[in-house]
Amino acid sequence: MSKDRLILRAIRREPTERRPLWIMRQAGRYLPEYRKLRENYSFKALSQSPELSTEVTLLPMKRYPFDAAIIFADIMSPLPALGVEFDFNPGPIVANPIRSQKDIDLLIPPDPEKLGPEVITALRQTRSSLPEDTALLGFCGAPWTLAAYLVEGRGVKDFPTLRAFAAAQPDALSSLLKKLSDAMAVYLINQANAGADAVQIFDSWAGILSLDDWERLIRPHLQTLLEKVGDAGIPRLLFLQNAPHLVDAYASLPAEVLAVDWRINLADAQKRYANHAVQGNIDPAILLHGPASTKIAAKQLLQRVKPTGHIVNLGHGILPKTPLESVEALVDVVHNEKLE
Ligand code: 1CP
Repeated sequence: MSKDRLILRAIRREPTERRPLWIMRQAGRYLPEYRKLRENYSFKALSQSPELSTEVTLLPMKRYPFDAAIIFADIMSPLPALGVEFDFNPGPIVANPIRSQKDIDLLIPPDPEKLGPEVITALRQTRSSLPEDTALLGFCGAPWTLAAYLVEGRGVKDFPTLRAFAAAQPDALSSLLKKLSDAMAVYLINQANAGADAVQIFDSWAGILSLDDWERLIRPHLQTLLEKVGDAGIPRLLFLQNAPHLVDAYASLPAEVLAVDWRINLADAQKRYANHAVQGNIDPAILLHGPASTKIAAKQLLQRVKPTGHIVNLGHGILPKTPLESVEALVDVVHNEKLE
C-alpha cells in the first residue's frame, strides 16, 4: 500500500488520476488553530514535544485533503546532538556562531539516537494517526543552509558573514559541511525508518554563491548526502530557493524530485530535466490576494505543466496572512482536474 500513495507514484513519474498536492509550511501560522496553540506554547516548546508536534503536523490534514503531511519540526531540530545551542525569534538564533576551524572541531560527533529524537517519535505517532493513503514527509536542511545559520548566527539577507567565511576559510567550511552532511544522512535514514515515505532537503539559501563557488564548495557535500539517502532506498525531494543560476547544477544531483520556487518556469524545467519529477511552484504571495487569483494561478500552472511527475505545491512556504479560502481554492482546482 505505502508504495501506492499518490505522491510516491508521482515521484516515480507514473500516471496518476490527479496530481498530488501539499504545501510547504502547511502546519504554520496561517492556521487559526496553530496561532491558538502558539498563545500557550513557544515554537521551541511545540517542536520539542512529540505529542504537540504530532498534533500540529495533523492540523492542516484535518482541514484539507493534502496528499502528504510534513512533520512539524525545524531544520535546526537535529543540531543539539552536535552540541549547537539556539533559540527562535522567530527564525533560528545560534548562541555561539561558528567562525573558525576550532569552533568546528568542538562540534560533537552525534550519537545517531540523539539526532532529533522528538522528531523521530513524532513521525511514528503521526504515521499511526494518518489515513493509509496519505504520505508522510520527513525533511532536513541542506548542509549549506544549516551552515548559513551556524556561521551567520541568524537569518540575514544574503548572509555576508557566511560568504566571507566561505571565501577566507574554504577548508574550514568544507569540514563543517562534511560534518553536517554525515549527520543529516543518518537523521534522514532514521526518519524513513520511523515512517517517512520520502524526504525533502531544503536548500533555502542555495542561491547566495556563484555557480563556480557552489560547484567547488557545496556540491560535493550535498551530493554525498543525497547518495547516502538514495542508497537507503528513500525517495528524495530537493528544494532550492532563489537560485535560478543553479537549477541546472541541482538537476544533475541525484534526487527524484526537483522542487523550485516561483522564479523558475516549471514547464521548462519539466522538459529540460525529464528524468526528474518536479514540484511547485505557485508564488505564495498570490494566495494573499484571495481565492479568485489563486484559482487563476493554479489553473495556469496545471495547463502549462504536464501532469505526469508533477507534485503541486507553492514556490516557498505559505505566508502567515494567507486566507484559508485561498488554500481551499487551490485544493479545489487540483482535485477537480480530470486526468485520463
Ligand atoms: O508545515 C510546517 O510548518 C513544517 C515545519 C517547518 C519546516 C519544514 C518549520 C517550522 N520550519 C521548516 C523548515 C525551515 N526552517 C527552513 C526551510 C524552508 C524554508 O525555506 O522556509 C528554514 C530556512 C528554516 C529556518 C527558520 N525557522 C525560519 C526562517 C526565517 C529566518 O529567520 O531565517 C523560521 C521563521 C523558523 C522558525 C519556524 N520553523 C517552523 C515554524 C512554523 C517557525 C515559525 C515559528 C513561529 O513563530 O510559530
